[in-house]
Amino acid sequence: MRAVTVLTVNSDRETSWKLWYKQPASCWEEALPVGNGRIGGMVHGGGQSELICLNEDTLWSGYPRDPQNYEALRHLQTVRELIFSGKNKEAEALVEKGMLGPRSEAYLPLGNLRIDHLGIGEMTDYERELNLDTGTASVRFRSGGTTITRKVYVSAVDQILVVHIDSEDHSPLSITVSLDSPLKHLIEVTEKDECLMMRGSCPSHIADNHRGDHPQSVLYEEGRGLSFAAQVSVRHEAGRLMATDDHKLRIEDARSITLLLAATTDYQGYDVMPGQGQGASLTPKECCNSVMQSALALLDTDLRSRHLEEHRELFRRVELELGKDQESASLAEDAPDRQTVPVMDKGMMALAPSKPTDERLTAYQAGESDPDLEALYFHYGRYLLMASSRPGTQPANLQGIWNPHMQPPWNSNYTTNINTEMNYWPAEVCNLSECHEPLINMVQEISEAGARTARIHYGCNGWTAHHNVDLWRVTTPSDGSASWACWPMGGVWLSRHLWEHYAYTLDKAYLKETAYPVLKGAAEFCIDWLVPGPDGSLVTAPSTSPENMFLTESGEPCSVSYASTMDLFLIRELFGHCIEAAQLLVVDEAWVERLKDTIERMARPQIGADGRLLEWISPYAESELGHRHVSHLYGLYPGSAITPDGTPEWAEAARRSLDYRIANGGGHTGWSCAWLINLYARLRDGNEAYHYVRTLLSHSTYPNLFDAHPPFQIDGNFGGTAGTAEMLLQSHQGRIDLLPALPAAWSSGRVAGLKARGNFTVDITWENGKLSVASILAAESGWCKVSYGERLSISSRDGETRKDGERVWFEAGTRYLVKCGS
Ligand code: FUC
Repeated sequence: MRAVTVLTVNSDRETSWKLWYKQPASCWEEALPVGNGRIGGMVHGGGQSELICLNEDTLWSGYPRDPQNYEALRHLQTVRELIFSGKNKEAEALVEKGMLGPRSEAYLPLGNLRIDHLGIGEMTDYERELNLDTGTASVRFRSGGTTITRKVYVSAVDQILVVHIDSEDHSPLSITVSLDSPLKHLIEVTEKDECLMMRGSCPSHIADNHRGDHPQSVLYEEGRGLSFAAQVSVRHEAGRLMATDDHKLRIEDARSITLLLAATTDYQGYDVMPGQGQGASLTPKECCNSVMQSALALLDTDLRSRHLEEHRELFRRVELELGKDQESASLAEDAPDRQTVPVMDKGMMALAPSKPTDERLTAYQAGESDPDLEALYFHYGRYLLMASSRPGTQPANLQGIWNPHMQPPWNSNYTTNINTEMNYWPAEVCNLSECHEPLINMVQEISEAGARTARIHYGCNGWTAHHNVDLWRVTTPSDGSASWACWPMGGVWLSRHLWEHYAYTLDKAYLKETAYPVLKGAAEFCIDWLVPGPDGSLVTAPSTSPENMFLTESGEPCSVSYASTMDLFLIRELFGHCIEAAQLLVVDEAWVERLKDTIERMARPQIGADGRLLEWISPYAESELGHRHVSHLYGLYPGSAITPDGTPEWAEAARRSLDYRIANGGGHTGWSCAWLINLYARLRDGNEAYHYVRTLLSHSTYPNLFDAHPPFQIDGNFGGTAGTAEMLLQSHQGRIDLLPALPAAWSSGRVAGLKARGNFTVDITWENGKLSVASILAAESGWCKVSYGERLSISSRDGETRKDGERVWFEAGTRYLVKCGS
């Protein structure tokens, strides 16, 4: 047995999980993101002039309004008849003409914080970094015989963005500080309070930039739209502070300077008119003031340590090392039980890599191997989720919380036909279950709003949502092409996340109070939405397969048909989750029977003559053979209806479909590539999954490691992180699968702190492509099977394990060691 020292995670050592650069950002996509789920900053890291682009997660255009199309239902029956009689193009035209609604509103930038150093001469030794372990972006350079350091972080504890500027030996520092915004705003400077206040208002509507030709793309209307405020307060050691004529604060000859920034809007809820809600007694300015007073009551060191403690508690839950020297990487067999993951004493990720991140990325793109960069990308995804989605905040949108555009791509909204869900794929497996909460809350809200859409658009019970959701919880179909808009399955896919949160946490109270009512409502919609198709089986109609088109008999591209494969997988899965939940909660016995009966009567996905899983119920030719969406493979991932062991023919059909799609150019956007990693991981093809890890980093990654659709879209980051986890651990088949898709490129490595369904925490070490040892900690006692592809021995510290066939009894709180052999 090897002697290994295990340290606890509260050690204050620095890790090497850093992005670092030798030059300031030359554009937004090179800036470094900080955030606390609500306030976001993109730190450009200029030496003389710092620019931090600011965001606040409730800062959207729009206001609560009624988006329902009361005429939609008039056309539903006709559309169905057209589809069933083979007139798909006519059905599609009628959907587009009569059944759609408005576009979503847009997520907007708050503004910019600018810091200009005065009297700075030539700079040397410049460096900037983002330390994922401390959640801090820093800049360091030498000038005038001293080293100046700037640190930026956003505290989730104190709801404040902090910029701390220091110089070596307390050499005097002089700066000006200013705020500006592309939104309507005014700035007040109060010298006495050493503070800058920006107040402003948001547009009532932003035109979608899809065509970019709207003559009034930014619309302001009095009394319609959110108000916002941002306040900067200054704390300086020594020196003087004064207001300048151009609305800046000027600080001269200070020994150190701390800028605190609070920001908020008057958003009170998706259905509350801004400024008119019950809790609206405080204006955004007063809210900022109150947050600021609390922050100012704390010393800089207290603010910092409160932030670090909270941030690290989340970030340090998971460790991943790929391709490192594994001498010290074995799990300690004689380690004391611990709540948290072990951190190695030797070479904890060694030192920060000597090459800057952009140079490493360039070398990687040129074909160099850099498993540590792949691990950094994994950790970055976890960091980004922590920074863009925390309890009480809005969920991460298409850009997380970082957006500088007044007309952002796709409105930076919630796109639910893949993107929003992909954002949350890593949440549970990567041990950030609480970061899932904002999505769960949003789904609860859209289940309320979407009940009207189900009723008004389709005459159905339950609730529905379509492919675009915004801050105001729009659930209606957007206008535009039916290929994306005609998709009432948004609620069904999103409901999966409520089930998954239960599957990982086993929180029965949550299942009963929160998840089940939402799942049940989504299923009630589906029961009503399913109608007998041409052969009598129950089908969805109209139905699309996001956002692909097939060719009609006359060779025209068309999106509307019935019972697309994805609909069938989605609805079967939702009904399955409802049945399981109802049985666990001992409720709704008769309804469960109805669900079972409906599943039996539903149409089934089809395999084509060439062995491919079909995307639509008919063997249509696809109009875009390499389409970026692979919706028909939902059952393979994120769903679990298709598995190589359980349904080998279906897995083979899925694989053929996938290979064909890729052979024709599929996977070309960031998120699409990230989906491929997860799909191949589920097919247990580690090398193919790894190929797409490489592709994602090589073709779809900006210098700041943000995912490039292009443009920037954060889903690929999250999908990439989830895919890496999926290669190392799976738990969707009622068992724990260790290293199910380990690629040759990661021959040795170690992961710790991943979660498996059933509330297990799993650590795994492997060498030369083979499992060395795994350690499993159960939060709840229960039976579970562990699988690796070889016989395993599983033992607790005292050697005792109860077995029932292949299943082992896991006692809550006991750590079990798993090794090859009997
Ligand atoms: C879907 C995708 C696009 C893009 C957009 C936000 O419409 O098809 O590629 O990701 O969402």
